[in-house]
Amino acid sequence: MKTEKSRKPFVARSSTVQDRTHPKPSLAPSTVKDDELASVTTEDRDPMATNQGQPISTDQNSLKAGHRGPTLLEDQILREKIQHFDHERIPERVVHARGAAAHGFFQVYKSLAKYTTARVLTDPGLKTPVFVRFSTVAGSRGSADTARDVRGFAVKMYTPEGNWDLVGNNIPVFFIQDAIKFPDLIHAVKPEPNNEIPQASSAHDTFYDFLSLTPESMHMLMWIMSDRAIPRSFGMMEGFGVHSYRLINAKGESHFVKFHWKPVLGVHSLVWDEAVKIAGQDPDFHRRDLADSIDKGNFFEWELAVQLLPEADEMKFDFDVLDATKIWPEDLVPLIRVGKMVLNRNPENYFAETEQVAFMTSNVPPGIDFSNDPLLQGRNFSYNDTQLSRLGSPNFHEIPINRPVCPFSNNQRDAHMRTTINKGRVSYAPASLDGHVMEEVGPKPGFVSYSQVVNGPKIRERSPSFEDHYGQASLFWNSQTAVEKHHIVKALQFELSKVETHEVRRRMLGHLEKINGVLASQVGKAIGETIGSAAIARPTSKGTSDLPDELQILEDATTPTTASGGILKAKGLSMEVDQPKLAKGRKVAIMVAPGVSKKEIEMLQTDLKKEKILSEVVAPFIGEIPCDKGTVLATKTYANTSSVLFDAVYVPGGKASIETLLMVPDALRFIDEAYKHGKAILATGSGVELVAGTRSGQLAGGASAAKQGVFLGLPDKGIVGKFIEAIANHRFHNRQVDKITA
Ligand code: HDE
Repeated sequence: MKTEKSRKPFVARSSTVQDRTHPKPSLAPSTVKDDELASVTTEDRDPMATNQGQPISTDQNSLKAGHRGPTLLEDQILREKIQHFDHERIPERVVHARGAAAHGFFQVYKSLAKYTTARVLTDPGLKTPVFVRFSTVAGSRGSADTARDVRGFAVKMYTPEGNWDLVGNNIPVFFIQDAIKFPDLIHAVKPEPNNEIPQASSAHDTFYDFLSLTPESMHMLMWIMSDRAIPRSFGMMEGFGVHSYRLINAKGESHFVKFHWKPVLGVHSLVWDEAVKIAGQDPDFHRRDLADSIDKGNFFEWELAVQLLPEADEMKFDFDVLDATKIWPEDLVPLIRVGKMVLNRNPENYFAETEQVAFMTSNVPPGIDFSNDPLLQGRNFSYNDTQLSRLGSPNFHEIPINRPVCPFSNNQRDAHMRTTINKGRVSYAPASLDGHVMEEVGPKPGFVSYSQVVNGPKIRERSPSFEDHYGQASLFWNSQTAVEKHHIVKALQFELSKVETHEVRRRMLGHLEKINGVLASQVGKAIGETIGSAAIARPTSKGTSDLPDELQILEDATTPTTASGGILKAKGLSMEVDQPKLAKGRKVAIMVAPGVSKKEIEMLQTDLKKEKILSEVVAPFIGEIPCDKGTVLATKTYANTSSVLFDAVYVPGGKASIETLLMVPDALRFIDEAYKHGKAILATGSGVELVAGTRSGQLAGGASAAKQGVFLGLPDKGIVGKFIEAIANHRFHNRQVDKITA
């Protein structure tokens, strides 16, 4: 049989309805000529046909009665095309609408057979294909990537025993303890229903009204006010399963488990001023970074880590392991790194893959099971249900991106858009008639739930063990560095100052005070409120760090904690302590103008390439820029880029280049802004004069420059090496950024 591809194009006969009064127009052709498509090989050309296979003679003109006559309803080709278009959107996800995804694989390091029977976790020889979708929660499909928000981190693993969907976030806890509160939470954070404002932002009255009446959200509030909620890259975020799940071994024994994804690049974030500017400069910042990185071979990698707790230890802590608003501090239950996930292939079609992928927390292979976390239990219902309305049919599992890779069959049939042709007359069980009879597989290899004894009165109550809402919020606060605390304060000042209802702002401050007095009083300053413990907010004795005085007050603030296993600070909560620091995948702006030294550019680029660091040339105009020898291609100019889209700045020498740049205010601002955001700056040769001509050059002059990540000197290997180290360091906070107006 001939495939669609191999069919010869159909050429329609000329119409019998002629407009005799007007000659054929001979001016602009309505379609490009064939020779202009010469680069497209014959094999790539698909003969055009309607969805019913009817060959299309021309796709450029609808059927009309004469050249200037009315369009004919008879035109089935036009009707089909327009009608398909009219219906080509599906409802966006009710939450997590904006997302980007990639394919890859997961492989376990060593068998975890002691804990689970799941092949994905017990067979080190198995490379399980995965599809991972990252998302923001509150914004619509067209919102900006860098909004302050939780990021979804949903992993679909196509295991030999069915799909395993670990539908997590980049924050290890959640706002609420019981699924019944989810619609309220989402209604509160989404744009307000009377005017659909604000888009993709939690900084408004309804959100804080709800939150101020929901103390269980306080721990999560601390996380989303931290820079975790504005990641630098999807590849620099942690992922968390959030809930306690269970691993079940061959003997039927259960361990509670928390799943973590640890990024090989470390956890790193934007700063708020950058996030706001990027939202305008490049709203696709994160999805572009993901796609570009994979295209360039800078694959994103995470290690899977687990925390394991024997069933017998369920009641061991002063928090409940079933409570999704609590972490298990790593200090109490260690993290074990068990495998690696690599994302190495971009989707080919956004709609078919990223939009149509359907994650469900209920998708777990045998050997992984659910805990009684009431949030997880509710989710297990919600995800299947939402796909029915979003994808429009219970057959969404037949969409290629959702299909398990293992064979599967059952007696379900029919419904909208069914593509499987089930054979025979038996679609029920038990059955004795001919046809294809499904057989149950039994407990091995079938999925069996952990045989927990469940016995209790029917009650609609929260467990008393879920009661503490502040202990772990304090634990998080205590575990942050002074700079991180400062950013949390700033974030809360931004959010609460946007809340118009005084009572709501007061209620929120009351909660903050229970978390930490310094936090509450600092936030209070921006919203004109003095609260009980304002006295704490006095400068303390000068600490040992080189941070500005106003940050030192945040350094020594601690409060006693409850529900935190009796510890004051926990490992792994700060993004600045013990993070891997790699320069791979970072992006350097090379600032040039005509007359720039080509040798200095090439010297840097050679070393950057070795470390897989990207660079782009920024000049007063795009195109070939004359150098002292030859030219260099500038792809960016001040009209189409800004320092916020880069991780570091390099100014090579070249007298004429620097003389020009000194006269370009955008160039000076570019450097000042990079300095303000704590980024590494390198200038060599006469490039040093440009940096010296900026406000940041004055602030970072002299001996302290290198300590501040600003390198000024002759072009040599030594200085480039230090610059690359500084890029890996991510940011320098020891700068007087409040003196920069950029
Ligand atoms: Fe979701 N969530 N969620 N959620 N969630 C959805 O499912 C829901 C929760 C998360 O990239 C929806 O297919 C309820 C926690 C991610 O496609 C919906 C509750 C966590 C994604 C839904 C929660 C998440 C979703 C919307 C409280 C972190 C995007 C579209 C019981 C562990 C997945 C969809 C993707 C999506 C319901 C709470 C993460 C409506 C009822 C906790 C990453 O089914």
